Amino acid sequence: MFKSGFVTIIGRPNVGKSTLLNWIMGEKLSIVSCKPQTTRNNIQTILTEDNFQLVFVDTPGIHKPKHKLGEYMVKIAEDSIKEVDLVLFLTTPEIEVGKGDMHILEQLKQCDVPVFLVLNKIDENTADKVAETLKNYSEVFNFTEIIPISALKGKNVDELKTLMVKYMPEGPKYYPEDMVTDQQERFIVAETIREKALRLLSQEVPHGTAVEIIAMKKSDNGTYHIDANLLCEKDSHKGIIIGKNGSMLKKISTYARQDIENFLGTKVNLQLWVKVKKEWRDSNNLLKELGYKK
Ligand SMILES: Nc1nc2c(ncn2[C@@H]2O[C@H](COP(=O)(O)OP(=O)(O)OP(=O)(O)O)[C@@H](O)[C@H]2O)c(=O)[nH]1
Ligand SMILES: [Mg+2]
Repeated sequence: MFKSGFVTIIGRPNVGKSTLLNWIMGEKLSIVSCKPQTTRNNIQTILTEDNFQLVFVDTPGIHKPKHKLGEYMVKIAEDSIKEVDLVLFLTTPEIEVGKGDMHILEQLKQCDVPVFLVLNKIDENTADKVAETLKNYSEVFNFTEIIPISALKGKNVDELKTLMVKYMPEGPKYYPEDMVTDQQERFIVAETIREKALRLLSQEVPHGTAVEIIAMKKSDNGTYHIDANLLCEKDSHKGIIIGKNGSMLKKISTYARQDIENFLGTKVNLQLWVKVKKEWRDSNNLLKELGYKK
């Protein structure tokens, strides 16, 4: 019997949703950073094995939005619950169930598919804290399965995979078996650049960045030529992103190029420009242009 279905990974920002997705897929398809609100779109990936196909949705962290971009992110994450066969609710050892998680669990009470409690980051927490958290969470919600994992180290992830397959219905191959994601190459390239900006910049600067691919062409010798705009919200941020003698921009561009070369499997020539688009996170038009609107 062939089993298949859709699985959403939801939780607060920074709990390790994208890290888990990448570990399951065995390749980096969703960007990761130590800063909250890294993922901004629902990212769909497909894992096909002999007897099953799991279609995952990595979602933005659910938080209290402060601008229209945030509202969009939370809406698509919450909407994903309605369209799947299984929900992975990801959280980290906190002992008490916090307000943010309570808010998500309230919404999950309305859904009629299995919900797993996936407690991540057990590698950096004591066994006592893990046990206490599991106990407190299971008192406020009736989870179908409970599993502590480390997405970073891959601990218990195979066990999680087996459990997910157990709850999948019999079904078709929704996607061809060699397809791993529905994201375009362009999107992954843009995300890779944004990831480096998130990692290298600090405070509020990286959260106001976005990436626009202007051109992406392959030349006869196989090299990709990519031109991209790195957008930011303020003139003062532009200076910080460029850095002294262009040093910060060079760093972002070098790290991004290395990852993009690995991803595309060929040499890349990346030209990065910094542009200011004031308050883009609250502009419906700009959000639409940047792909943050349905
Ligand atoms: N120690 C430890 N760190 C982890 C683990 N999983 C993820 N992290 C770290 O947690 C941070 C956030 O990881 P992400 O995967 O970007 O988290 P996310 O839930 O996708 O975050 P958003 O996209 O902002 O909602 C990164 O620094 C990861 O390296 C884990 O199992 N153990
Ligand atoms: Mg993420």
